[in-house]
Amino acid sequence: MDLFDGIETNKLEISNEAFLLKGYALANEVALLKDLTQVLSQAPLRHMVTKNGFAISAAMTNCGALGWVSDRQGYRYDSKDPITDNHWPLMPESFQQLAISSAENAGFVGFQPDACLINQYQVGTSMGLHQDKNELDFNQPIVSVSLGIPAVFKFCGLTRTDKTLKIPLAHGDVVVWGGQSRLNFHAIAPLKMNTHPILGAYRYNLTFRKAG
Ligand code: MD3
Ligand code: FE
Repeated sequence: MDLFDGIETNKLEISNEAFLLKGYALANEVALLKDLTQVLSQAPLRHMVTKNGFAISAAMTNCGALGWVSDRQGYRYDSKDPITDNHWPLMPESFQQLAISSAENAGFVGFQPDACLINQYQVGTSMGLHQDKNELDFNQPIVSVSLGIPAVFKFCGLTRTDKTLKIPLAHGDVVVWGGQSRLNFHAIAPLKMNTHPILGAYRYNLTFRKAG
């Protein structure tokens, strides 16, 4: 356990090459929340649809050079927001620094994220079991930052039927997924009723990737 300015952080290896950095985002919480608000004002949260026309239950947006989009054509990364037709907002310095230092802390030196997907969950929202396979280089890690109300993350293996690890994720927690864990199936259980003093009854998850 480490203490920075009275903030407790702690690194746990939850699986091969997957590290939970408990509370790691709290040190720069104020800047992160200000920058999140700024990004959301430029690229509004929206419910994307899948290839089959079903609305994804988490509301989503992006910042950075590339953004993850889903529509009737399928999933892909795109440099523009299809709603505004503008480039996605720049990745704020606070986001970039957190992603890079988290990756480094978990042993991934030189991570240069070009995409940040922002997922917003309400009470009852979940995310089904899936793999992240839209990126070009699976040797690059993914960094995820949890903000707002807590969630239970379900971490499976390389097949859907592997044993599932349930990991509670709280405001300020960061997870770095690399190497062996990068293609594992994962999900978010339906969020339980709760409120966060600043973010209200929402959870925001930032996922940083080197997509292109
Ligand atoms: C493990 N998001 O956006 S982040 C996603 O909390 C996604 O919003 C969830 O899954 C969320 O694709 C989970 C944690 C995460 C992200 C990517 C991973 C875990 C991962 C890729 C491989 C293995
Ligand atoms: Fe995912």
